[in-house]
Amino acid sequence: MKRDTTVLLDEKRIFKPDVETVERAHVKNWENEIEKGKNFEAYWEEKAEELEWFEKWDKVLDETNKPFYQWYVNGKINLTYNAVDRWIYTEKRNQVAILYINERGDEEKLTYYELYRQVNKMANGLKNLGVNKGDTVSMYLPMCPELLISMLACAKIGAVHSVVYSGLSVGAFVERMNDANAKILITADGTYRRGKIINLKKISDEALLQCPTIETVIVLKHTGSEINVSDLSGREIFYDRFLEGEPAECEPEWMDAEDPLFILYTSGSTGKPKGVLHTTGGYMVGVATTLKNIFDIQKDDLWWCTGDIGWITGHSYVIYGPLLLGTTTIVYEGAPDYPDPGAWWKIIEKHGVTKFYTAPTAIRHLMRFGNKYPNIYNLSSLRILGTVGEPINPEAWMWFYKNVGKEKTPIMDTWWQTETGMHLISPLPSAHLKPGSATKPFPGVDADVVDEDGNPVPLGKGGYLVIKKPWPAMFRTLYEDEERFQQVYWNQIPGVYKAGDMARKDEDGYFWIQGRSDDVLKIAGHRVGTAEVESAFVSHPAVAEAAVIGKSDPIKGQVIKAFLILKEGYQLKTKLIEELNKHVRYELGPVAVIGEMEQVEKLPKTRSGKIMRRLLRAKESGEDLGDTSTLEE
Ligand code: 6R9
Repeated sequence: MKRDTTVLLDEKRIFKPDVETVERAHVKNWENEIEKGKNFEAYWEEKAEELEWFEKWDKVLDETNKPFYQWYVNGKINLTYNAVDRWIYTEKRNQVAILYINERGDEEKLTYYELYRQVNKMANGLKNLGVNKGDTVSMYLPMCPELLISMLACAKIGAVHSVVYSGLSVGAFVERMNDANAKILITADGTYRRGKIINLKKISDEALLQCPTIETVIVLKHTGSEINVSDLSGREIFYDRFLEGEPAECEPEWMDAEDPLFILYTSGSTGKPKGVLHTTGGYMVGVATTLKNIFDIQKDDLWWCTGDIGWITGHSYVIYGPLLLGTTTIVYEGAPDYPDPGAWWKIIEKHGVTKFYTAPTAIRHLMRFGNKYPNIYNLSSLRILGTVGEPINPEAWMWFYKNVGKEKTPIMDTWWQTETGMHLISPLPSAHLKPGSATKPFPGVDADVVDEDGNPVPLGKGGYLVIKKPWPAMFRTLYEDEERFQQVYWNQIPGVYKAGDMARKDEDGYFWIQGRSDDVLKIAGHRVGTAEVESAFVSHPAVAEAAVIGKSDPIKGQVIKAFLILKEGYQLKTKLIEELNKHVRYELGPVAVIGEMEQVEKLPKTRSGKIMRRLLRAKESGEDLGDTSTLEE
């Protein structure tokens, strides 16, 4: 989403934290901590000491084979041991680890000890199936405790998980499953969404027709829909049956710091989705450190991140970050406005949520219903708020600040990506905030705004957002595609990581993220690739060619605008529009929100045949077309 920079340049308001927030905080002085972080390796070494390692590292960072950096070389560690096992020997043993809540009002609590037992059973079950260290297990599950249990079980035995977001549909699912070469899928009968049940089993059944590598499917009965044992095929087994008789003890696998932990698919601007690969040690250090200091996680906190586990936000900050810190994490299944737009505020009041982390699109959506709903509930338990996923517009920031935070709780606007694994640009609670700015790089992170050749641009001027030094939770490669990894991220601007966003820095060194510099869309905070949407369109018999751009939308940030060349004899009329909407939804899922379709005779292309989406965007927004010298005609 491109932002209106003229408005942002006028944004001069500064918000200072109250004394209480600063006094309570782990980090009381933001600027000092940034200074401390400049002693880069020592800083990240100190942070790693907060975890329990089976064996310490020989070296904090190995840069000999750039960009294949290695962190905590030869360190041995297990994520699940740190996130679950170690707490059961402490006073946290009977503390709630997961508080599951759904939009129907059902609740389920799992203590650390209960979670420990469940994870071990699942880990043993997977081992019995022949899952070994390094094997991949795929999951297509709702936001429910069993998803966390399955992921933690994989991490315990060294299997690599690959979670497919439950809002993605058949086509997207098939592509991700096949790329990961998974033999096992864990799925469920359904998930709750806005009063309906989405039948995940049906989607996965259809997808599996095209996924030859899957040998076993574990099916969770979650919504209680009518699936009987007799309905299951030979390779399917119910989740409960699968765990029956499995012992509740399991030794953690000693993982090398650089052993793979998970693959998570995300969208790029071209080609198939990218399998972002994260490894173990550095990822753990990165997510635990950022969550602890940005959201100042303390003993008495109740943490709620509304992000979906199917995206990186859920991986890092619904599951791994909070459990590594031994806090209670809320797992919420459902929509923000169901049964009414006060649903989330009601949960905050009822359970006394202290830290609340959500997306700008959700804030804008709830803002539409006015101040009424947040004012019905007592939200005074809140201490820190946060946002992620896209730039937050100052109006939404102010609404959140006033009506939810009651002008007392600072807002952490966290910039990061699937690839970065952890927050990279974000304030700490002791920072001075400017609405709409993610402020400064996290201590120990080196970011800048540069031109195409890597030279810093003058303050106030837009440029490419880059990260100049490696960071612990960085992705290590794209699954089975090292070349694309180097080419897309590291070879574009010499010596640095190119994030794919445009940004500018102001006179105080604050970063203002302006949106993607490539063709990636952010629809309601979800990352959607133009190439994937286009291929969904052209897989319909009526469509010859498609080009897709983002169109700004007041709530969702962006929606899809599609330019379509139709085959002979087709016209873009109501019936076909409906059909295409349905078709794209079937291929990609509800994340692909189409705002508009336009039938065209031609698409602007370069002489080498690449669609020039930049020109379509410029035309759409009435901007100057810029350089058109590479245009075919
Ligand atoms: C965590 C996540 C990454 C892209 C990123 C940027 C946008 C995320 C942002 C933000 C402005 C923020 N983005 N957080 N833009 N301010 N606080 O969203 O990961 O799905 O990989 O998307 O999201 O454009 O490049 P992912």
